[in-house]
Amino acid sequence: MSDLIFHERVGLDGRRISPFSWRIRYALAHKALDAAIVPTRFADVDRIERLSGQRFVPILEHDGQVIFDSWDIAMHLQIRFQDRPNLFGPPEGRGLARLYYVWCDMVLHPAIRRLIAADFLWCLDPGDRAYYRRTREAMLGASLEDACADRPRWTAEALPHFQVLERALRRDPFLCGETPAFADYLVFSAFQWARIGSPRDVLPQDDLPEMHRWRSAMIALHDNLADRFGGYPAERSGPDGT
Ligand SMILES: N[C@@H](CCC(=O)N[C@@H](CS)C(=O)NCC(=O)O)C(=O)O
Repeated sequence: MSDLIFHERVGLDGRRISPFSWRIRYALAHKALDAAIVPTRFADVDRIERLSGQRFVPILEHDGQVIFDSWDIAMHLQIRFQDRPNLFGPPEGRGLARLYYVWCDMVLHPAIRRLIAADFLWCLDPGDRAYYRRTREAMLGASLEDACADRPRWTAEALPHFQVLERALRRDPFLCGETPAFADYLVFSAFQWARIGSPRDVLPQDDLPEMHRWRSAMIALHDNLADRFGGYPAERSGPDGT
């Protein structure tokens, strides 16, 4: 039995639906660490709150410590497992990864949410859909369907962010250089969220060859980790929270 316990967000039929949890899955694989998984639905919030005093996952338990926030979990793994592959690369890599962490929260996730939020509902356990609809509609200021309706607009708004990554990837195979590390996991997890959360690709087919190459390479990492769980098609049946 592992002494690491990973509370991971799950959706319909065991789908792994959270970009925040994916980055920790990749971080654990990077360090070749096994963790006991505790699948966690939105409906499990009371358990999460009792455990950690807050409402979000991922959460890692290790040696009696309860660590939450994906950044703090990554830091914990790096500090406690220093003899294993470095998650941040050279010392300055940690500061650079932190910029990606903030950029994902403030720029990349909001851009992708506009492209997937209405489809994503159907990847959730039916019992979590009303909660998701209520909280995300409050966040977006509109129904999920209205918030995502103007796809050409949201694609055009996301494109400059994707182009930043495209240009960075022209020089190196990964965002972190020759080999992937936590900044790659942070950014890829957003695209993994989109892969699992919508049948429509958020990356335009043309003009982003490096992004397509990098995303395929990231999917293949750690024994095709990204393909280990289901995604679309998701059955559009059951309570939808309306
Ligand atoms: N800053 C946190 C954010 C974690 C986060 O937003 N997790 C989502 C995953 S679905 C969550 O638990 N949301 C709970 C909710 O919306 O009530 C981190 O990096 O771990």
